[in-house]
This record gives sequence, structure tokens and C-alpha cells, in this order.
Amino acid sequence: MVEMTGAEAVVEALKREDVSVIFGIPGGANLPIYDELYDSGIRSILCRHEQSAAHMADGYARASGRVGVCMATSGPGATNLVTGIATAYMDSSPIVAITGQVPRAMIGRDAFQEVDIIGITTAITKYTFQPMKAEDIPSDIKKAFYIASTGRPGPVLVDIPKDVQQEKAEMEFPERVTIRGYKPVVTPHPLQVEKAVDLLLSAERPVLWGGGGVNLSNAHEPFRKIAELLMAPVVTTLIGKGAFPENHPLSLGPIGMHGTAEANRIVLEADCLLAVGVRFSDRSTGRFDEFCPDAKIIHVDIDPSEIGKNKKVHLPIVGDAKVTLEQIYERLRARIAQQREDSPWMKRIQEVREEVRRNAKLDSSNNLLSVQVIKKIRELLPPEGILTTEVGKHQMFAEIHYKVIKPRTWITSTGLGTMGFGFPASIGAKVAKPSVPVVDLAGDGSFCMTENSLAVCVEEGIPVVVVILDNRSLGMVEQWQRIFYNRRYSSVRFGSTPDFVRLAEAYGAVGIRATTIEDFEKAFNHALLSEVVTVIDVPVNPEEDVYPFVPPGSGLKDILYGPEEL
Ligand SMILES: Cc1ncc(C[n+]2csc(CCOP(=O)(O)OP(=O)(O)O)c2C)c(N)n1
Repeated sequence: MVEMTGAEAVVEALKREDVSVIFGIPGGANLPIYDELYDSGIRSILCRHEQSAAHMADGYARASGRVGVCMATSGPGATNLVTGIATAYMDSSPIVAITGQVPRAMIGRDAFQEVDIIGITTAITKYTFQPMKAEDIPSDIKKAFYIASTGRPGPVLVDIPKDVQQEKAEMEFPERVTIRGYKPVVTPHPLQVEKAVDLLLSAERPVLWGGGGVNLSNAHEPFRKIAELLMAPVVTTLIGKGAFPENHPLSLGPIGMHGTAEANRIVLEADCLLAVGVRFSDRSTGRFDEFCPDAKIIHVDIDPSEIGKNKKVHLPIVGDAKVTLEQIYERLRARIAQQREDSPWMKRIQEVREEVRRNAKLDSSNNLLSVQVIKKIRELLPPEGILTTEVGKHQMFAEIHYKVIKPRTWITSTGLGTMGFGFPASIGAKVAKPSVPVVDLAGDGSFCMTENSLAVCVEEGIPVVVVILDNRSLGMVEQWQRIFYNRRYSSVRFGSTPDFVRLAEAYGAVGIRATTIEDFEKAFNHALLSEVVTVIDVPVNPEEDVYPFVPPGSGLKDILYGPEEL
């Protein structure tokens, strides 16, 4: 037991969690904590907007696999975090958000900068804490980190009234915490594993489907080994890119609205689907009733509430993806006599690939500057380099054309689809992995939402590279208005956009404009070596559209290869 203030206890508890960096903005209600941070040795990155602070913590978490921490004051500071917290929640990213609250006696009295952030975030956090006594802080923070990082990861909020931060108490820092009613099941039931092995062995057309859960539990190796043993093609979700190397011969890429044509075609032909750490989101499956109609579906997930939520499955397995896949692999290996290299299934996959290639004649996307830039980034960025994206057409182009080779090198907002996420997330990723190059692929609309984080990069010496595919419009929405609303462009074209080169320079960053692929290559190589954040503005044609795609409300089989089919 040691006597200290609540604020001292917060910082001590963070140190005990090995927190080396926090992203945030101070204000009246969290000043005691910021005062303790002053000489704590923890790096405190001063953000320019709390939304970005939460995205930075999220990017840090996704790149490193550790918990990211963000901080805000009460009221508007706390509400500004909300989009970032919801983004992390939808993509199961472990962050701890610490907010200041008005003093206890003022709660519920409409005090200055008071907001019920616990009430507001209950639906978008895994859990929330509001310590009402200073002595509760050490265990509440310990629990917050434990809950955020175990089971299905997610955001946890700790809201601390200002006078609790100032109060002195005898503190006890627990080494371990147990929480009643919270016991994530890590080890799968052996009978279910055995049944999965039976199903996979009796399948003629098995497909593996990897989601964010494979990345979160670092299950890449057993996932790959099962695919190779079964000679089964692998598809992923959008967030699951990186679960399996996309340059592997068995990889077909992601399924879904903007998945690859071959992945969308083949998954529907499966007679057995091993779905790992996916949530069967409508964006991936299209119409639920038309998704994999003939397949026996095995669903592995650590979160039991995911099982059967959107799609009935034949074999649920609750467990950690890595532990479960390792067990499935061991049992499969013991029972497989020979690999199925020239099975009819492998021949069929080849056939579909060739057919898609022929159809791709309709798809002019290979000639588009956006796609050329994305392929060039892949060519020039080492496999361990990290790409974050914003949300829009550029993201969907990247979903199809950017091959993710290594785990945790692809960071994008999939569940919430948050514009303005990618740039701050790239900053968090670079802080987590300073020695690897980090690039944010942006649309001009998205970048304008959080561009003020350029100041953070310059001040803190965080040299990320931002590539803007600049179509001077809200491109994704414009494409939909072009296709589904008869070219009635309602509030999607920007009459005025900043000159991004001069905008970057105004912040003390480097700005470069590239109008050809050759210019881009030069600018990008230069940016990779730069010690200052660089913004490369690439003007592109607003009418470069993303194909193939599955229209909303359709099944995956209704994929469109090009505008000719509309
Ligand atoms: C915060 C937020 N607001 C609105 C949307 C809806 N939305 C989805 S894509 C998009 C356009 C994105 O434009 P831009 O960032 O320029 O990328 P582009 O599509 O042009 O590549 C919009 C407005 C969103 N996803 N997020």
C-alpha cells in the first residue's frame, strides 16, 4: 500500500501496463493527470482533435498488437472521441480511452463541460469504468487493459471525475484481476474440433475464409498450414487482408461488395467453408440467404455472440483462432495421407481465374491512374511496410489491387467505414513501428477531415507518407450517384479544395504534386526517405470508377464487371 493521488495512480497504473505513449488533448477536467504525465517518462503526443487521438491509439494497436491509449477532457473532449471509439469497437481494436469528468458533486447538474460519456459510449465500448473513489483507480485501469486486450478485443473507457484525480488514498496495484462473468473461452471443445476435421476431410470443395480475428490472434501460421494441407483456396474479409499472404498461389483475395471477382465466384461454390474470426457482415456476404448456399459452414470465433448472428452455421466453435486452428491442423495432418494438388477443385479454381481474367477486359481499371498508383505503392513499399487507408473509392481500389503480404501491415476502417481514420491511424502505426515505412492512401474528402494532424507529424517528427488520390469529389458517393441516381450529382463535387501541396507546406510538411505515374514513382521514393511527413497529391479523373462490385442488396453472384453491364 502506498499513498498517492488518483492522478498519480493513473500514471503509475499506465506504467505498469508498459504504456510508453498516449495520444490526447488536455483540458480542465484532466489537468491533474496531464500534470503527472509531465515528468513521467511516458510520451504524451498532443493531438489537434480528439477523434484523431482515438484513431492514433487505434492505429498503434492494430500495427503493434498492444493496447493503444488516448485521453481527453470532459464534455466536448470526450464527445470528440466518440467516432474514434466506435471505429475501434466495430473493428475489434483494443484501445483504452481515459476521460476527465467534472467533480463528483457536480455530476448530474449540467455543470460546465459535463456530459454523460458513460451513457454515450455504453453501446460502442466493451466496458466502461467510472471510479468514484481514488483507491479504485489501480484496479479499474488494470481491468480496463485486461478487458480491452483479451477475448474479442475492443475499446474500454475510464471516466475519472476531477476531484477523484486529486484525492489522496492508500493505493494497492493488483498484479492480476478477475472479473465475474468475464471468462473468454480460449480453448475450443475437442469434439467440435474433431467434427471440423471430419467436415473438412470429407469436403470436395473446401474454402478457408479469414477475418480480422485471424490477424488479432496472430493465427496466420496455422491458417496458412491448413490451406496448404487441404489445398484449399483462401478468401478474406476486407479487414482480414493480411490473414494470408495475398501473393500466395492459394490466395483469391477478399470477398464482398468490392472483393475480387474470383473470390466472390469461388466462395459460392464451396461445399465446406471454414470461417475464422469473421462476423458475416453484409458488406462481405451480400444477401445472407444467398451466401454459400451449399456449404457446410464451420465458424470459429472467440465471441460466442457472433455465432449465428447473421447466418446459420453448421458447426460453431468458440475459441481463440490461433489455438483452434493449431488443433485443427494437428488433427488434419495426422489424418491426411496425400495432398490434393490436381484435384477437380484446383482445376475449377484455375478455370474461374481464367474466366475472370477474360472478363476483366470489360474492366478498364488497369488503365486508371488510381490503380497504377496503388500497384506502384505495392511495388515500392517493402512487404513489412504498412498501408493505412481512408474510406472511399481509393480504399476499394486498394482492396482489389493492393496485395497484403505480411500480417498487421493493412490498416483500414471496415466496420464503421470512417472517413478521416487513415491519416491519424498511420501516425499511430508509425509511432508503434518507427523503423518501417507507413503510408496513408487517402481520398481528398477524407484527408480534409483530419488533415490538421500534419501539425502533430511535424512537431513530433513522425514521417508518414500521405498519398491523395485527388478527384475533387466525394468519389465513392459520386460513383453511386452516377450509377444509381442517374448522374444527379447532389453535394458530392467540391467547388473549392485546398492546394494540398501548399497546405502541407503551411504545416511545415513536404508537399509534392504528381500528375503521371513516373512523377509519382519519383515523389514516392523521395518521400520514403524523407525525415518529414510528405503529402503527395495525385490529381485523378473523378470518373475513374471501381469495378468489379456487387450492388447493395444483391447476392455475391450478381457481381458487375464494368459499366457495360448496368
Ligand atoms: C465520416 C464519414 N462521413 C461520410 C461518409 C460517407 N462516405 C463514404 S465514402 C465517401 C466519399 C469519400 O471521398 P474521398 O475521401 O474523397 O474518397 P474517394 O471516394 O474520392 O476516393 C463518403 C462521403 C463516411 N464513410 N464517413
